[in-house]
Amino acid sequence: MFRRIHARWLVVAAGAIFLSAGLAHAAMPCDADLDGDGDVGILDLLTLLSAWGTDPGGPPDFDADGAVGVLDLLTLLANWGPMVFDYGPPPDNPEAQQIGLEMMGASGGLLVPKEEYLRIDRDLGLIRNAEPALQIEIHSPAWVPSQLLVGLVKGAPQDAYLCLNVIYQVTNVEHLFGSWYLLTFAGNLNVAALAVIYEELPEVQYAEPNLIIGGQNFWVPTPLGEGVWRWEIDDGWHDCFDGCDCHRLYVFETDAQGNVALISYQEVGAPWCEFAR
Ligand SMILES: [Ca+2]
Ligand SMILES: [Ca+2]
Repeated sequence: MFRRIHARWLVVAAGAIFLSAGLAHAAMPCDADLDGDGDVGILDLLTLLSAWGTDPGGPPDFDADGAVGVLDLLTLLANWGPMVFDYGPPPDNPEAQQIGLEMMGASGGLLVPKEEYLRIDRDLGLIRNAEPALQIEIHSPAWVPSQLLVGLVKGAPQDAYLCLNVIYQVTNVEHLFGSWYLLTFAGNLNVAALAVIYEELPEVQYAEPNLIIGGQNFWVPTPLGEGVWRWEIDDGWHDCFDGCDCHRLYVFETDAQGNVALISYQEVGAPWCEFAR
């Protein structure tokens, strides 16, 4: 008895794995949202059940095997819920949000966890109190947090791409040249990680953050464990279009209790840099 149940679940699990492997391309949430109300829910489920066993020649026969069946039902259930990405409220401190977004990298999450955002916000204040010269040196964003450059494959169907544009709420599409477009989203997110999601689609050849060149100041935190964070700060000036001639390089460490320590300070640059702190 036990073994039989076990085997059945294995079959379901194998089906789900097979499905989720094919989901990104074959059945986007936009397909599962049969009534197009922005949510995969009970009405979509009822529509699928009412078509059970028939061949509708498209959704809800998501796997296109000629009949609405169990695998189609699993696809719908795998996409259950709202399709629209929740950006949350805009941050009180956009600088802290930007540093947190960049910190996560291409393999990280799309939004800064609240705890990390609060830590960054706190540390910025602690470090600037300890080093007043840094008060006006605001972090220069590496990229625009609400934009993505995409290069599309010419002639490919764009269903999945258009679905992602719905999910992430594209508010503007600017045609740059050839098959390159600049997408603008309704909120800020880790566009380095979003680029990976777009690039997984067969119709997207390239996806890249919209880089900002000429930045002067870079605040880069690294959690070291046990509540200690290391902050590497590059305060640059003079001819920053290609990397700045002059740099004040600070390393600070902060801890969970709110202590801040200057670990090192270096002045690097050309003879004409004025290094009065
Ligand atoms: Ca729906
Ligand atoms: Ca089917």
